[in-house]
Amino acid sequence: MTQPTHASGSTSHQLAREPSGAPLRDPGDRPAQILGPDGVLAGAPGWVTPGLTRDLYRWMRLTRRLDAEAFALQRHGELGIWAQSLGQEAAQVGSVTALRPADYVFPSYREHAACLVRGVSPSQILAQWRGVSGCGWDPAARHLHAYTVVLGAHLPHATGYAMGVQRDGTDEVVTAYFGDGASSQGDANEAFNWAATCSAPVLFFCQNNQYAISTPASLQMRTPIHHRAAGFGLRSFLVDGNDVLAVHEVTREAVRHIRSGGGPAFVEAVTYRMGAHTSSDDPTRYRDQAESDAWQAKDPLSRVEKLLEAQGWWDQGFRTALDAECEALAVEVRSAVRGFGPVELDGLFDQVYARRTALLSSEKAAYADLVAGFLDEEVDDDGGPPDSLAGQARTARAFGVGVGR
Ligand SMILES: Cc1ncc(C[n+]2csc(CCOP(=O)(O)OP(=O)(O)O)c2C)c(N)n1
Repeated sequence: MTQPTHASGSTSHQLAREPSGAPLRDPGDRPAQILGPDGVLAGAPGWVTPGLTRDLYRWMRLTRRLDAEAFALQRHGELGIWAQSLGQEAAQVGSVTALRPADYVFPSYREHAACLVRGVSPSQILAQWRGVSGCGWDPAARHLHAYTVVLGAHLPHATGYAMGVQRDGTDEVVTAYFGDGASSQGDANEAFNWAATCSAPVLFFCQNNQYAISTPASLQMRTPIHHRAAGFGLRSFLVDGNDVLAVHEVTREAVRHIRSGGGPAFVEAVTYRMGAHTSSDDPTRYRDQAESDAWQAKDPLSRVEKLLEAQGWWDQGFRTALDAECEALAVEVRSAVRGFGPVELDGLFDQVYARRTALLSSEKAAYADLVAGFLDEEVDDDGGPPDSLAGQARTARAFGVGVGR
């Protein structure tokens, strides 16, 4: 991608020229922060209790373990692809725990913490990444929509859903997660405007993790995201996305505003994607080690560990029990993934409409022929057709979907 050229001297020019990886914001903008990277609390807000802090930490640890395990399984060929949440645990855990269980959530594709907190099991999360399901959980039961991979496509859905909630007369708050890159989509901007003009009870939660795959935020936009949101008429917040306590508090404030009828709100959580974009990406090709190291020092988990330690808010019993819980989660993830059956092609076409159309039937037949032709060419190490799950996964990966007929 070539560098854009700008007229010199303007504020937008200076913003657009911030070095890659720096949070794009006005120099005057300071993200809200309660817990610094050194583990020191700014003031001592009464609501920061040992129990809440341990609870938030527990969800972050479980999320990180799920992430590490799934990434390893992808490297073993058991998952086609995996999008890591590494580094974004505080932004996700802090926000989703500030919602009520009945508040409907629209995730994009790396909100694994939101799933865990909402009671979705690790195997239900991994079903989609394995390719055996379009969504492994019941969205209505969990008040959690399916992952959306098409950038920003779920934001008009969230806005429409919120307008339904508004008409139902309940006080639910609909929350949509998305990234800095998705905020540039037309869908996102239409959703912001529509939500604002209709006063829809929706919270747009943007995790600005600094990159849209390889494109840094400084090349994606000339105006900070939360300023843009304010321009649409959304109540706008900026928060340190690696500070789970600040995210929790800011989200509670945004939700209070929405629930009390104040209209939609927007949170920009400044964070960093510590891993690759997905397991298919190599971030060393577009970002410096020094930058990653600087963010490593702001790790969302270690600052909470320092706080828990300094305050004496955890003990050996808590740590041992949590280690065991993480270990059990890892075992569950491995056995669930290896226990998934073969990928079935049928579901892909059968879940588009309630009733199959003639066009879908012919597309399904054509697709089945295509995949069958590919299977004819594929051989296992023993020279025979692929009979292992790994062989089927290779095939599924090649086509992006299933191998059954
Ligand atoms: C409409 C659309 N265009 C392009 C893509 C390809 N794509 C997948 S992820 C991604 C970058 C997304 O960046 P961001 O919104 O910041 O979210 P992040 O992955 O960093 O969490 C792109 C361009 C897509 N999925 N959908």
